[in-house]
Amino acid sequence: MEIEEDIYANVEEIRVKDCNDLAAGYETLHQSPQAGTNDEQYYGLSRLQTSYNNLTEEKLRLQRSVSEQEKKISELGPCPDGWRRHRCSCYYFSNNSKTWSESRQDCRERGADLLIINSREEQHFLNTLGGKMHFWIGLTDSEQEGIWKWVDGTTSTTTQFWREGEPNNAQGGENCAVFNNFRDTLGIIQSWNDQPCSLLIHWVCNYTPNVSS
Ligand SMILES: [Ca+2]
Ligand SMILES: [Ca+2]
Repeated sequence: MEIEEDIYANVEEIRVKDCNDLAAGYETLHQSPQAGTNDEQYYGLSRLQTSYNNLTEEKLRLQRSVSEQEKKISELGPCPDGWRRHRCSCYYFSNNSKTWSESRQDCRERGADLLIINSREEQHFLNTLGGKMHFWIGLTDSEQEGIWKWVDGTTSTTTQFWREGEPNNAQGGENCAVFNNFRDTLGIIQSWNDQPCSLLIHWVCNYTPNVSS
């Protein structure tokens, strides 16, 4: 019972409604079906196989749906000069280095804000941009030590990609998050580190244009 319910809960999640659901859909599509706990032994293998086949079919159908949505998105207007599009959003990669606050100020002047990473898919995307990535993201615990807040005020605990041992607030003075380059080997994609906000490094701005679906 429980296994089947879980499967359909997942399927429900990946129904793509609009542009902004794409990342969530990607995450679900790339998860393997979770094996049950001890309940598993109470199911006939064939029953599991049927469930799995149904799920696979549904997955293929949804992948086609995602492709169609991606096509729609590609037909949207381009991002401003000097920005690049990824799915629904536009990204600006700085050419110079500033403190975290100055970086954020720069983004706001561009009608955007420092990058908020919403999904594993987005984290992957950033990794594809080169091996020397090292930039501020819009995440800080300046307000309250250990409480990491995005620049939009949210405190997501589900999507976090800290490096092992981070954030460590080294020497009591690390309140701003940096995306460090990483190699996507062995499925390890953790790349964030907390660093002193006064460091001068590159930054990435991000905004999502309103999309009419
Ligand atoms: Ca800190
Ligand atoms: Ca650190």
